[in-house]
Amino acid sequence: MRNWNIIKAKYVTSAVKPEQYPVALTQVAFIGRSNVGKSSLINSLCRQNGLARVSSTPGKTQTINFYEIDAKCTDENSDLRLKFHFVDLPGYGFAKTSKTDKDVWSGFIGKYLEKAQGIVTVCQLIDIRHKPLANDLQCFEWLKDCGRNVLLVLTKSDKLSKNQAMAQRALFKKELNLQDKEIVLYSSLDNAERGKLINRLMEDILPEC
Ligand SMILES: Nc1nc2c(ncn2[C@@H]2O[C@H](COP(=O)(O)OP(=O)(O)O)[C@@H](O)[C@H]2O)c(=O)[nH]1
Ligand SMILES: [Mg+2]
Repeated sequence: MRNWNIIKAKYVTSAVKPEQYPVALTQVAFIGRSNVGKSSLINSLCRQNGLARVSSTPGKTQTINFYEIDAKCTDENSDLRLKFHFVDLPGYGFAKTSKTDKDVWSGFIGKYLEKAQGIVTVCQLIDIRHKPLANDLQCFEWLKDCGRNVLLVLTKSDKLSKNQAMAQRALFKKELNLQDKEIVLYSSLDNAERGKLINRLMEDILPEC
């Protein structure tokens, strides 16, 4: 496995319909309930705090936001570089968006996840303190039905002790029938798993590495 770093990241555009999607680059999409930490995760991976808007008020992001990411292989004697998109999706499970979750899947988010070219991985984020909730399970199943490669990211791991975090990991692994490499823990506060998650995503983006 190669080692990678994200050296540059910039906002590209926001979209609600396919005509507004930017030119299709390889994409990694981030989905999860409102407030789960999607924007914080993108900022943490890019080491750029103001890149995606973080808010303590759930339901703020109502568009599909595209960021252009520049990654560089940090291994000796390698000058590999790659450009791709991170895609921050509106959260589900927030009543005030006036849509039920069912509408989310049949609406523009569902259309994007089903149809967009170039999505290699969908990171589904779930707060590590939660039990698997109905709409999280529904989202996961729906993504699988679309044939998407899903990486489960358990967020806010700083909120639990190491033992509690490992117990939650085991619970999600069993409930969703996942392999070890399909589930990661993350804290956007300490960024400890940053390098590991970037390398993991790059494996999907450039499988031969
Ligand atoms: N303790 C802790 N708080 C986090 C973490 N990630 C996000 N948050 C907080 O959770 C709230 C929602 O984060 P945000 O990234 O806007 O979530 P989004 O709605 O999924 O994009 C904010 O108050 C963040 O500061 C984390 O890893 N640890
Ligand atoms: Mg957000």
